[in-house]
Amino acid sequence: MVALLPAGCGSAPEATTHPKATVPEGQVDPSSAGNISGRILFAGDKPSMPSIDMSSNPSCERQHRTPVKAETVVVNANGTLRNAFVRIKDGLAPAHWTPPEESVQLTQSGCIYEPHVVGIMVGQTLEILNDDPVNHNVHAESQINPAWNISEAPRDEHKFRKFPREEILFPMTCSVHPWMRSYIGVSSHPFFAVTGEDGSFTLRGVPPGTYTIEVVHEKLGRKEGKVTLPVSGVASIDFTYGSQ
Ligand SMILES: [Cu+2]
Repeated sequence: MVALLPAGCGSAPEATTHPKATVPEGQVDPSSAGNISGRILFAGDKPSMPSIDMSSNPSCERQHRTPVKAETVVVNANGTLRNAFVRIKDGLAPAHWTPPEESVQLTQSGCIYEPHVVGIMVGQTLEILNDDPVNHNVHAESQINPAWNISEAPRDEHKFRKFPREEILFPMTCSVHPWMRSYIGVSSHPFFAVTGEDGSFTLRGVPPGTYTIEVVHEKLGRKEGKVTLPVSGVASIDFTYGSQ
């Protein structure tokens, strides 16, 4: 009965579901942009991570020759912190940034998520793969974005999801294997990075300005600092987490 709307009324659903943008498209002038880089350091004793007990699922355990260590806090050989999500928190002019066409992959392999921390833009596609001979269940435990939960058959076809809101960070878990855990950072702009084996980051093609840079780590929490990027210049900022 509710479908009996007069012709011409509500005939433009696009206009109502996508309110007119009040901010311009985000774009960078390459002639004035620069890079912000730095390192995420870890002071103090390197924590040792426990081995993951996969004995409850031999199909998972069989895929590893040696036990897999938890990735809750990973300190690199050079004393830096891996898996830290770094981004511009404040200072960008209001803009709507278009996400890249390429998807970001999250793979389930050996009953571990790879990568452990995923950086993705609002509206960009997350491509979820199951390389394992077992069932998984991917659970996005987001608070700002709608949470969802999808089951994945062994070597299932790829699944695709997008996140409509900025949210940094939230866990991705598996309802079948309680040790499986990754973290997703959804950014409204392209100026973010996740630290790897050398604990460094570079935010490229940033417009000149003064910015608040934020680091978010799943266990060690958040830190922020200010940096000023000159026209066509470079700026650097380090952050230090510690055991005390
Ligand atoms: Cu699983």
